[in-house]
Amino acid sequence: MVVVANRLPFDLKKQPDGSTIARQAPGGLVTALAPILSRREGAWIGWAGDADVELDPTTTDGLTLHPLPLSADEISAYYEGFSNGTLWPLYHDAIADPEYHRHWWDAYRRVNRRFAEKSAEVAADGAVVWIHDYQLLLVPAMLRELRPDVRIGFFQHIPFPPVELYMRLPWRKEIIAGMLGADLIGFQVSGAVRNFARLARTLVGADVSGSSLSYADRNIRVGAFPISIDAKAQSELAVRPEVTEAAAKLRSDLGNPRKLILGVDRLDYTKGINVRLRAFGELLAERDPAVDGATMIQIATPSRERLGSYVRTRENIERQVGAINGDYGRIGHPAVSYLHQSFPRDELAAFYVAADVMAVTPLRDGMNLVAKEYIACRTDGDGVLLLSEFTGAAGELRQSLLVNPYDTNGVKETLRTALQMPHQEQKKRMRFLRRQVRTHDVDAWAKTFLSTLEDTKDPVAAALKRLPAEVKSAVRSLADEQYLLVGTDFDGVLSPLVEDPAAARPLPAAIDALRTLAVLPNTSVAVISGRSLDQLRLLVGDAGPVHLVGSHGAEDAGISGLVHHAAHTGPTPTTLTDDEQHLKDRLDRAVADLAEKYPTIRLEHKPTGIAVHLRGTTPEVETAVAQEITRGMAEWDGVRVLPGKKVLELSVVTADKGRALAGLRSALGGPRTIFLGDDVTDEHAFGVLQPGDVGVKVGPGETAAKLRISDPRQVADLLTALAAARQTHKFPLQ
Ligand code: ADQ
Repeated sequence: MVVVANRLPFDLKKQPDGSTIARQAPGGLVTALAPILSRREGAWIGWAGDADVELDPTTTDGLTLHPLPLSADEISAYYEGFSNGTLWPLYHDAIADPEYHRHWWDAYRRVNRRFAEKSAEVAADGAVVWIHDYQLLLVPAMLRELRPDVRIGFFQHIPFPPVELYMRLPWRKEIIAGMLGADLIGFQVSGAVRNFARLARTLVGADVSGSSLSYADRNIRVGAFPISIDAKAQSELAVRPEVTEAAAKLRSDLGNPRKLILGVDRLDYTKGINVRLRAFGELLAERDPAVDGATMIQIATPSRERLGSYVRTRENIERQVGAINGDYGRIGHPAVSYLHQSFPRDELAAFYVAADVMAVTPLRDGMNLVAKEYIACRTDGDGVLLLSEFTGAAGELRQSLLVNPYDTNGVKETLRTALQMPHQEQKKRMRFLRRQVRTHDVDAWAKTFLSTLEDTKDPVAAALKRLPAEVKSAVRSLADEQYLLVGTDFDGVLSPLVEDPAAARPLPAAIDALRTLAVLPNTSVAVISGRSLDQLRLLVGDAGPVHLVGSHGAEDAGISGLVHHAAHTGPTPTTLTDDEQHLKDRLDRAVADLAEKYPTIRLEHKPTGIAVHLRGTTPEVETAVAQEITRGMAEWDGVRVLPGKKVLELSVVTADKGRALAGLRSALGGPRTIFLGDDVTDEHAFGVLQPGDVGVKVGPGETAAKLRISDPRQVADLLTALAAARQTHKFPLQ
């Protein structure tokens, strides 16, 4: 494996005796990848950090470093110029003004070419080459041209901007085409994936289908791969005696403050250091009891110091710190301790251990590893994380205190809440946060990215390899079936189970496969979930003709969009029990009375109930009818009322997934059916399957289903294999 990044993970310095010494460099990417590569014998191509220095490759810990020299002019035009003066601000919501200079672009292209050439030279036959970040956006396509045999992954650590912003870039097409040279393009969050896919379609005409793009006769996968930290190592570091002692000393050096607030960032205008200083300063000015006895430490690592916008940011922050300390500091006890320095990892961990509140307030941030490092260091389970909504981390760390950094009052209020949060509440939230960081560490991130990259070679073969033999043979037989209904639950099946239901996201591969299946002839696809239809729509997203059924079947989007199979001619059979039929008759009579009293309402009789349409009536009638129904029929045992737009749906059936699936199946003319579910409520659906149908239970537990697979990853595999097999199946002419 070859990693290609702007910087090497080590600062290499030539000694007077000609030897080279290596020192680990700070920064998010290095922190993330160092633990993985030290375990593999890999190569890393990158700049060593000084201008005009030619260095030989060196091997440390099984990793060969290939330094790529940059001239002073190139550093200024490619690195400080195009990368950090054009792309960085543009990709971070144009917080600072991006500058567009043609000679910067020329240098960027030239240096990207050199990176591509060096990668082509270093990569073995069929190697995996993993290219990183915004400094190297053109390398994927350049490398592909030189070495079509290698598998190319690209990961972008910073945000991908909204379409409207990106469109300003004069070289917008070239950059998108450059990235599309990769087999897999990864971003931190799904919003970035959507922005990118939209642009790839508009700018270079790529065909977008779910998480697959096709461009220049190739398929490219895109996806969100939220980066993380080595959580275990970070937690172990936090409990080392020298770290806990340093943390205690830190607090006592500060005069044992009642509360310690911490900020740790590269000194960058995107990090919103000014936001938290302003909030803290104002609370001090207002003599708010929450900040009584509180102090703040702000660590700001020197960064990109030759760029004007960074010089100005530093000046502003230091002026702010000076003003707060001038007004509220005491001799020996500043209100804000400001450190414009880089620290070794153990010293940094001591700060995290010492801090009661961690303030992370970027205006925009791809992920933000500092937030995760703080959590990993809170081994005693307390501490409060205040986190900007505009970080990638906010998508995962939902139990932090989320803030909009542009809302000063909101940040102040949240800081106050953080400083006064009871211990029990802190522990409750931290437990959730720690579990998230522990289970989604950097190792999982890299493995997921690399295995997805591996799968791009032949996604179907990869999926089949992971499926049990009996599931494979079921897939084969279903692929040949003339009419097919694919039904599936959502949570725990399409989407891994998560602590916070709002954070559930379906696996892109599963959704892609469902979409592919849904557009095939004689094939219907339905997601049947206990969630409300509205939620389901949001979570499944634009899934094309995939049919959605919510509230265990009580909310059905209507089957009009589904393919009616040739075998089905007659009306949908009703499946009412005797009791339900009686109730329905009683309802029929009651609504008939209602219609007599209010002649402008319209009744629609359905197999399982009646819809009372109110469109065309007066507001007075609308209210009166609604009241009569709510106080009357809605109170009857067994009657459900679903209010819609100008309609009240009265139903006598108690919904369950079995009825929903059976109803769909019969409405479609009884096609052969496969249903996938993980929950007890899915057993109803397994229960209505007919001989020849296939029930697949996901995960452990008793079940009526004949087949079992382990997790949503395998669901995605099953659906991928089924879609591919059915796609190649020859369908009879209708
Ligand atoms: P960064 O913008 O650098 O990374 P971040 O994710 O917070 O931001 O990573 C900073 C790293 O530097 C952390 O590991 C932190 O411990 C370390 N660090 C910060 N201050 C330090 C100091 N004074 N001394 C020593 N170490 C220090 C970019 C993107 C992020 C994305 C990462 C990884 O901007 O959004 O999370 O890449 O993809």
